[in-house]
Amino acid sequence: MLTDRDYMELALNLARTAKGKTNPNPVVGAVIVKDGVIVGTGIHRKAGEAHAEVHAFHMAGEHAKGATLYVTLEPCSHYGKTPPCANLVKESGVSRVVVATLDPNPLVAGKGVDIIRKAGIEVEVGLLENEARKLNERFIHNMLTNRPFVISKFAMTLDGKIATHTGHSKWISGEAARLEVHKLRNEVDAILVGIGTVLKDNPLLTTRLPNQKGKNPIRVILDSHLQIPMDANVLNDEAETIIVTTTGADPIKIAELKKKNVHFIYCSKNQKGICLDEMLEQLYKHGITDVLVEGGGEINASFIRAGLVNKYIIYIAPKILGGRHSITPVAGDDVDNMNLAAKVEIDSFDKVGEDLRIIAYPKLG
Ligand code: AOF
Ligand code: ZN
Repeated sequence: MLTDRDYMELALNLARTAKGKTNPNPVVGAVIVKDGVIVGTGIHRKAGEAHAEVHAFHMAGEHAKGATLYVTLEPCSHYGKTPPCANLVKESGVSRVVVATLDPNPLVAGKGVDIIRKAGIEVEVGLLENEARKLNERFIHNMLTNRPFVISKFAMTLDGKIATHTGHSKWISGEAARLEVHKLRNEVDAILVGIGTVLKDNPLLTTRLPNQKGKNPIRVILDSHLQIPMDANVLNDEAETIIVTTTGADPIKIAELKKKNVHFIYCSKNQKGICLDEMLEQLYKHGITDVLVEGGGEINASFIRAGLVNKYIIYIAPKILGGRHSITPVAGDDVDNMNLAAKVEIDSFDKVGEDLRIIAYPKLG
């Protein structure tokens, strides 16, 4: 006999399969169970398309009467691109609804559950809530801050180096970890690097996945003095590029770059360079809900010091490089005291191929 928890786990796993495909919407899974039989399942597949509950009720049909609905996010109460799911739940005849977490969208935020409860249906909220919130950490951050969710990713050796003193870095991590990074690129809306990385490595920053047509993230290049060479790889393929620069940038070069379909975001400068908070606000307005920051060291340091990293994904390779002048993942200004270190909380550590993957979150307070 399966338990409430098993059904919610199934709903979460259904939702998980759509990760990166629903932006700006959350991922949501729904399962309807009648007398121990799963009579309906649903996934929200894409923004603008039907919500998870709609698919699940469609499948369940008359079997929904007297059934239990398990849903990973509170059913919505608003008319968005689709009508409110709470009304659908009310009319479906289900007798019980189990919700993993409330919807942080201010248009919903508890109102969906209220509608269902007022209709006399039993509602429980909070089953596998932590898992559900983690699954939608990007969406929750978007709703609460109106900013994209920032992931800082880097790969280093066991002794904390990302390249030799000459800048040679191919490869630090093994194949499995590198493949994971492409899966991550496939999920995020944008990938961000500084101009230093473009000048040094001339990267493509595209998604390359075997046996699967990936989605390229929008490339965001921080380039306050517009130093980007016209033949840079990021300017010469079909993937989209945004250059973040300042209002003082050379208008002739801007015009030339616009001919290459490059978009521009203009930000003010502070002592530390481009104002990152202002940039994130503009990227969000541009529809970017998450950003994968892939360096280099100065950019990583700027984001970390500004308190703008929401999640760290760090790969550690079983190699010791040494070298007084080897390059490290986080540069920036020197600090005098250990107390000034940015504190993080380790969420998980796993082996990916021969490498170690650490997921950490900034420690609050
Ligand atoms: C649900 N089930 O499967 C999803 C929900 O523009 P719309 O109509 O698609 O509404 C998007 C909002 O609806 C989104 O911001 C979030 O609050 C909620 N998403 N709700 O009941 C779902 N995807
Ligand atoms: Zn809905």
